[in-house]
Amino acid sequence: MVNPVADLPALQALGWNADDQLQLEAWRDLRVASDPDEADSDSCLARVIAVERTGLTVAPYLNAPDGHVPVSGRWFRGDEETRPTIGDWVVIDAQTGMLLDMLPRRSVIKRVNPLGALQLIAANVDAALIVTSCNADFSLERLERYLSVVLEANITPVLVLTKIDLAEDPSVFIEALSQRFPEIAQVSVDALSEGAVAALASWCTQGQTIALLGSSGVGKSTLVNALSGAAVQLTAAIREEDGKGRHTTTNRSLHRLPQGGVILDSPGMRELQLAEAEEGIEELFADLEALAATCRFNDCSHASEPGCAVRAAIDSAELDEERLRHYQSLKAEESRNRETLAARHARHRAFGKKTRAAARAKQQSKDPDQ
Ligand SMILES: Nc1nc2c(ncn2[C@@H]2O[C@H](COP(=O)(O)OP(=O)(O)OP(=O)(O)O)[C@@H](O)[C@H]2O)c(=O)[nH]1
Ligand SMILES: [Mg+2]
Ligand SMILES: [Zn+2]
Repeated sequence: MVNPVADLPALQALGWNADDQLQLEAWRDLRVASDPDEADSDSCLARVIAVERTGLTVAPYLNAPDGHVPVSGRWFRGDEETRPTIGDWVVIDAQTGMLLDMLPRRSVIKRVNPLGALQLIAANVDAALIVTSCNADFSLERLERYLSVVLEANITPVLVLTKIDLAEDPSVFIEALSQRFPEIAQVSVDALSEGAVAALASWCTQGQTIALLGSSGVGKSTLVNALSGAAVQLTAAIREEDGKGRHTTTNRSLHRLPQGGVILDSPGMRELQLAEAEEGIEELFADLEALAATCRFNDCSHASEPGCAVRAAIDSAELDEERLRHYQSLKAEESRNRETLAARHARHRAFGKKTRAAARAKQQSKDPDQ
C-alpha cells in the first residue's frame, strides 16, 4: 500500500500538501473497500512532470533512471479526463515501475483545444498566475476567459501584469485591471527585475503548485527564470511587427522553486476556448448575476424587457454595458462548447463499443467452441 510517509520530503519538494494527503486518504478508502488485498501491495506515489506519447515522466524518479513510466493502452484509450496530465499524483508499482492508478484531482485546468476536443492543461494547481503585458496583448476580455476557467477549477487567480518598464504610463493598465477585477489579486512587474521575485513570493511557498497562463511572449518563462534564479527556460524577444510572441515554449513543464513551491510553465495559448466554466463565469460576474435575479422576468434577456434591473443599472452608469456583452457571449460560448463536447463524448463511446463488439465477433469466429 502506498505509504507516503517514507517519501514525504521527496513528495513535499514536488508540491505535496495537506489537501493532497486528503485526496490520498479518499483514494485509499475506495481502493481498500473494493480490493482488500490492495492493503498489502507494494506501490509508491509520484508526480507527473511531463506527458509524452508513450508514457509519463514522473518524479521522484523511482527505479527508472530518467523517470519514464510506460503506460498501458488502457490509460490512453479512455476519456481525456481519465488520462494522467501534468501535475497529477500517480500510484506506481514499486516492482515493475508501471502506472497503477491516479489519485483523484483536487483541481484541474481545462479548455477546448483548437481541434474542438477537451484538453487538460494541469492538475492539482493551487494558484494560477494569469500573465498579460502592457502592450497589444492586454485585453480585459481575454483575462475574463482565463479567470472563468481558473475560478471554475477552484484555483486562486492572480493577475500578473508584466513589462511595466516598457509602458509609457503603466498606471493606465494597472487601473484598468483593478477597476474591472476589484476582487482578484493583482501584481505588476518588470519580469526582468529583482522586484518580480518579491512580488510573487507569497504564492510560491512550500506546498504550492503555481501555473502560468497567458499568450505567447507575455513573459511566462521569464518569470520562471526569475523565480528559479537560473535560466531554466528558454525565452525570446517578441516580433517587432505586431508585438506577438514566437511560441518559444513548446511543452508544459514543472519546475521546483528555491522558495519551496513548484511552477508550471506552458506554451502561450492562441486562444482559450471555454470547456466547462459555468460556475467560474457566474463567480466572475456575481454582481451581474445578482442584478439579473431581480429582473421582472426570470428569462429576461436584458434587451428591452420592462422591469429589467440590468438595463436600469446600465442606464444609471452603475454597470458597464461592455461587461454585460462579455458575460452573455462567454455564457453562450460555454454552453455551446459543452453541448459539442457531450456529443463528441457520446460518439466516442459508441465507436468504442462498436469496435469492441467487432473484436469479440472476430474472436468468436476464430474459435467456434466459444
Ligand atoms: N522589458 C521587459 N521585457 C520582458 C518582460 N517580461 C518578458 N520580457 C521579454 O519578453 C520576451 C518574451 O518573454 P518569454 O518569457 O519568452 O515569454 P513567454 O510568455 O514565455 O512566451 P511563450 O513561451 O512563447 O509562450 C523576452 O524577450 C523577455 O525578455 C518585462 O517585464 N520587461
Ligand atoms: Mg515561454
Ligand atoms: Zn434583465
